[in-house]
Amino acid sequence: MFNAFRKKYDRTAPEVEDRVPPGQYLTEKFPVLHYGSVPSYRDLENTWDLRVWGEIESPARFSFAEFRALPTTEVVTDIHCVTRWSKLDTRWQGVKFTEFLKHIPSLKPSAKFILFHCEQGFTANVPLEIMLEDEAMLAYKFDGQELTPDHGYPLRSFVPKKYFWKSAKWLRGIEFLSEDQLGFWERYGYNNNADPWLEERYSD
Ligand SMILES: Nc1nc2c(c(=O)[nH]1)N[C@H]1C(S)=C(S)[C@@H](COP(=O)(O)O)O[C@H]1N2
Ligand SMILES: [Mo]
Repeated sequence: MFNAFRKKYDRTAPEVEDRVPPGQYLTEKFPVLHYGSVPSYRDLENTWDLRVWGEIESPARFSFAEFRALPTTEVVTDIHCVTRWSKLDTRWQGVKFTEFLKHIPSLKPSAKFILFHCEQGFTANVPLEIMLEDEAMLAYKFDGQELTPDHGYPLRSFVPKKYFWKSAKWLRGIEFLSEDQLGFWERYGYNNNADPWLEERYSD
């Protein structure tokens, strides 16, 4: 049998169907979605940094080299976009968020929420506890390769428990907050909790 076009996942198989949240279809492509244009970078060591501030003992800053020196991890998991595509077994590498926390000044007890700040003013918010889960990380490789520019090079947040808009591309800052603050899509009418399994797509 000629298998070139055979799908990797058979949606009728229960073990596959159980992994697809309500209202989603499977894709083996990797669609690109964002507002605005794709930033281009030269000389990351001198033009890029990652800043951390808010409910933390003191603000922190990582140069590109400093960030890349942090211990990395690999995660293989499923992602779900609110535009209804899901992609199974995606492989990401980066710094697990709980690992990242070991390398910044202590969080204040008041730190309960995170606002990711990206190039061009894009933001996305998540509760801190979501970033403490196993798969949540700051990702810079997909499928063993450096992220492509359209998928967020050189760094994005990776929050697979939520619809994929919370996985913020072109990440430049992490702000710890005592009160939740809505991000870009959340202010546009998308559901703040964004749980794909509860189909929390839009706010009411
Ligand atoms: N900086 C930034 N990150 C973003 C967005 C954006 O507009 N700007 N869009 C989000 C949305 S809606 C989705 S579905 C995912 C898409 O990620 P992908 O293009 O890698 O598939 O990125 C998210 N991260
Ligand atoms: Mo999205």
